[in-house]
Amino acid sequence: MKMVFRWYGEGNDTVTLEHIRQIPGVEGIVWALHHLPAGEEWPLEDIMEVKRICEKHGFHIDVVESVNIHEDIKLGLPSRDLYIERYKRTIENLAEAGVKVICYNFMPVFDWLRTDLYKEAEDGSTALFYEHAKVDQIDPFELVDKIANNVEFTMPGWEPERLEHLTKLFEAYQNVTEDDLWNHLHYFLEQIIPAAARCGIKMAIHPDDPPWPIFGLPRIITSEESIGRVLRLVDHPSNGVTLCSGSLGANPKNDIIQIIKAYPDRIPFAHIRNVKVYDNQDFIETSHRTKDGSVDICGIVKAYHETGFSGYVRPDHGRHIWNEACRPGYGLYDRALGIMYLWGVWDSLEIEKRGASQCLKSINS
Ligand code: CS2
Ligand code: MN
Repeated sequence: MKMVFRWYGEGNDTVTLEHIRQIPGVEGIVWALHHLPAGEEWPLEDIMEVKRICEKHGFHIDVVESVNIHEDIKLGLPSRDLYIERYKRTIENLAEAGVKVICYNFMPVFDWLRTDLYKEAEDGSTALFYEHAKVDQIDPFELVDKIANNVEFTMPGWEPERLEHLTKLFEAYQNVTEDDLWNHLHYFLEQIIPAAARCGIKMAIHPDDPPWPIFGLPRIITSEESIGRVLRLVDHPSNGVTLCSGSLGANPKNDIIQIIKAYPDRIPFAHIRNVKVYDNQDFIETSHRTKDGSVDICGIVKAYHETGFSGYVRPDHGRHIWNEACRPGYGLYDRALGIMYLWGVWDSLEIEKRGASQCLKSINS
């Protein structure tokens, strides 16, 4: 497994590349051109600038998260072809800079959704929290106001330009069913995957977070069954998944270990994090430790180990600990602890497999 870390870019993150350099075993930066709205082509010069900065600090830029999809593509509007062409050119530009994996999602209007960014736990840490009954009751506009205007930085998935036409967007999606969304995804993939395959890029769709419909908007990438379906839409290694244990794990029915074993060759990128799920469907993000949440992180790492996983992994979100002021879910400390937990499990599996004397050699290879 190749460890990577999400970073939002200079002046756009409280975490620095110097900090990341000191987390053991991190080889690459997961990045994006966050200033560009969905639907724009990513210029090669801008991409090369990020590459230069990251490489100067010893990191590769193999993984991009995300190249966001314009709503017209998800809505299946005639204008989608223009945006698909731009998307293809972005893929080509990224390939030229050496990028290997592009993460994206296909959620209408909203990306991830929570009701509280700073829910306090007993130990004084805070974390992202989802209160199911509240989402059922709250006016989406009120929630947007609370989340999007709560923080100093624009949050990915909650960019102002994405949300400024919220009323119109809700109207546009009014008659869009899950089947329609599947058809629009199929149309998109049929054009994008050959382009990605030609330049050696793997596309990796991120599951919906949370994995169920919200505010009457359809959501389709929610389960093992839907992951199988998306992979079969265009059955090619360039059509892959970003397997996010936290997103899928919000529904305890999702057996993530089974998904890893079912599609070992179609997971170029893994997000690993834990959530504690309550009976009423609320959930809170916890530390990575298996014991702290509802997701069997040890079992997940073991499944990756058993299937010979050689893709990219990042700790997804972290809690806010030690009074860190940071982007919600994207502080330095808890994600670094998460990485050390993942390495601890991984290295002990290596010892078990090869014997202690061979362990160092195998870990280094
Ligand atoms: C991420 C998602 O921060 C997060 O919640 O897991 O925003 C993720 O980057 C996108 O859904 C991927 O397209
Ligand atoms: Mn994720």
